[in-house]
Amino acid sequence: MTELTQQQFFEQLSQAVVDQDETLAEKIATIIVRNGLDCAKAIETGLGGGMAKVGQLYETGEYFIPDLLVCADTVQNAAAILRTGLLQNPLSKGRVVLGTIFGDTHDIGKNIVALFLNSAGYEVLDLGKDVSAHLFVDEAVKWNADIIAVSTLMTTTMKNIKEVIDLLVAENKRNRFRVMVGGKPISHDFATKIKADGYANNAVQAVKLLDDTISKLRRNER
Ligand code: B12
Repeated sequence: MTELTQQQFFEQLSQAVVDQDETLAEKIATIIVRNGLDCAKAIETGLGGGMAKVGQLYETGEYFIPDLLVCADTVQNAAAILRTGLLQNPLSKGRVVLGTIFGDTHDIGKNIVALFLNSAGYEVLDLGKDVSAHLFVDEAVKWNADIIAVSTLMTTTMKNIKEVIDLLVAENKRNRFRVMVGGKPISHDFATKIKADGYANNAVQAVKLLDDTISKLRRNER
């Protein structure tokens, strides 16, 4: 197995997610870490890519909810192993409060974003899923966060994100935090419409977005 190229490992990892083979996914993740391969890419293309294929199978009626649950477990367990191989940056670039908005329990993409931000040097307070607007705001204040990052996977819960922004405005705290949004149904237009500060459609772009935002913030603070 060690004779495979990095790309082949990622493809096998992706296939293990689709095949719901938790044991194989964990085995491949361990090999990737032990061989010093690119764990960030393994998460994004192997696990994220696998889950994207699973989504298509669900949408074409080949997979059902129980399949999705096993695939989700496969992703989370393999991600926990790959996480140990991500570079840790001891200096904090900034503090991010992250969660999935209330009404929504999807957390795979949000967890991947958390891993990427963490390995890029951000301190991340992950509030989990089904998070109320109040909890986002209260924790961001308590923790003196720079960014509030909100995820949702459902069109039906997109509107709930606006409640976080409305609450910040109502409590006169809108200028204290930058609000970033993401998740499959979210778009730039939607982000602009609800007056969020930024949007990214994957974890790599999320890091870029935060890097740009934080450097602008720091420049203005000087
Ligand atoms: C896996 C899955 C589940 C799993 C979730 C497991 C888990 N722990 O998350 C389970 C089986 C539990 C589930 C349940 C449900 N699901 Co579901 N699920 C999916 C599925 C197939 C894949 C989602 C996924 O994990 N994608 C992979 C990840 C890696 O991608 P991602 O989340 O988009 O994240 C990336 C980017 O978006 C971005 N990103 C994500 N968050 C953020 C945040 C920020 C700030 C930024 C910058 C970027 C960012 O970066 C991520 C990494 O690159 C999708 C279909 C699909 N094709 O998306 C349906 C889907 C989202 N589910 C759907 C539905 C309807 C449900 C249920 C209501 C089903 C039911 N009848 O019970 C329930 C939800 C109940 C609830 N109230 O929450 C619908 C939503 C439809 C809609 N209204 O929009 C979808 C679209 C399927 C469909 N076509 O019908 N689901």
